[in-house]
Amino acid sequence: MIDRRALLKQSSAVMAALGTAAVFDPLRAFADTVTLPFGNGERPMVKYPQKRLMIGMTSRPPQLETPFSVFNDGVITPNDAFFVRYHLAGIPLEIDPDTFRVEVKGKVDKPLKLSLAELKAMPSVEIVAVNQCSGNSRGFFEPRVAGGQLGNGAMGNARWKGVTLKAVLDRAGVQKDARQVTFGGLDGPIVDKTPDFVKALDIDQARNGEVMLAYSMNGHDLPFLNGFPLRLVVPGYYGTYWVKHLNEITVIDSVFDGFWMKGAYRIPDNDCNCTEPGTPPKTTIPIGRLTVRSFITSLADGAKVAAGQPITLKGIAFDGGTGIKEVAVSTDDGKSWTPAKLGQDLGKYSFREWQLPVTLAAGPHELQVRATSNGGQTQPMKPLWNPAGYLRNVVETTRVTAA
Ligand SMILES: Nc1nc2c(c(=O)[nH]1)N[C@H]1C(S)=C(S)[C@@H](COP(=O)(O)O)O[C@H]1N2
Ligand SMILES: [Mo]
Repeated sequence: MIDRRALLKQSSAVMAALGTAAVFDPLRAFADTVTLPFGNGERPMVKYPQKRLMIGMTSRPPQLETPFSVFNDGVITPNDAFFVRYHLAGIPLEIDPDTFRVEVKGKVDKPLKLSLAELKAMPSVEIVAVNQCSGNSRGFFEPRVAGGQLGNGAMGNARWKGVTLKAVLDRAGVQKDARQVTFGGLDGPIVDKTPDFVKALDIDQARNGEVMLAYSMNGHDLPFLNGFPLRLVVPGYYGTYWVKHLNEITVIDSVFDGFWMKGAYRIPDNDCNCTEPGTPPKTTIPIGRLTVRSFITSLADGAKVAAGQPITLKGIAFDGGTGIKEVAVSTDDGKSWTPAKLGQDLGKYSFREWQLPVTLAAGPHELQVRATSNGGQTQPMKPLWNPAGYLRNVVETTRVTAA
């Protein structure tokens, strides 16, 4: 029996243990469901330790989406509302932060086993960065594709604090023939033939001084389900590289060919990273940087607004690390665009807030928002397709009625 009140009370405390019951039989809010705007989009609202009510996608392993309204509350996504993605059902349920060690091994002069205390004694760095799942918004793909049918809530923006991977690798002494670094976490498969979740970065990226071993998120320990006590943060790159419960760092002298690099998380190797809808790519490459996106957060699709008087549209935009140059809104199907005012700049990897006052005549309207990055990338008016359902960044449309 789960004590409902005890579980709710635990939820905001720093926890190092989840408890099997809490994870595998989460409380469902009574008859509380949401319907994401695509076929089979009905989802339960679920309550997990350290999380508020979230949109439940799967329970073994737990996968939670952020309710979209959270993105209108501020540019930083609160820890208790941050999405959760896992691949393997064997997630850790208890981690002792005092005995936890991250191992650094392989092509290094001095293999290490570092405690959290040792990491925290090293110079710390902070960076605000978006973590977005490669398959965020996959449920909107037409034709539909296999994989988690996500709405737009598999993304979040947080202030990460930790040590640079470079500092840790330097301490271990990377050998000359190093080519890549692989990263593994404490979770694992419960069926033997499922490949363990291991990701790899090229040695130069690993040592770029931005890739980080983070032990803190928005000023607190990482929530358990977001990788407690240590995770990789790869600013500008899709969440798949942000390995959680990080305990194994291995420097190798080859290009890693494990399943999660060679068999999954790959995109078409062409200029648009897309294919003709419904067709497979000829060749693929590992997914990399986030594509540029923008959203209206202040109005939900189907909202009613006051006609003939100014209302302020608000939203967010982000890209893969050049920063946002412009956000513009169209109310005439893309014929004309009005630039919005950008909000505070928290760095080139962060969500960037924007706002724009508009006055809408009585009747139905389609509001469209389009961001352009400092790197010159912008969003397509028509969705780009690929069979894995990655990289979605079509110009979003919010339908409202003014009366
Ligand atoms: N150990 C581990 N780390 C992982 C994963 C995983 O399955 N296991 N999934 C990755 C993927 S695909 C994403 S999108 C992010 C999600 O991070 P979050 O759960 O903190 O939101 O974690 C990444 N790190
Ligand atoms: Mo992901």
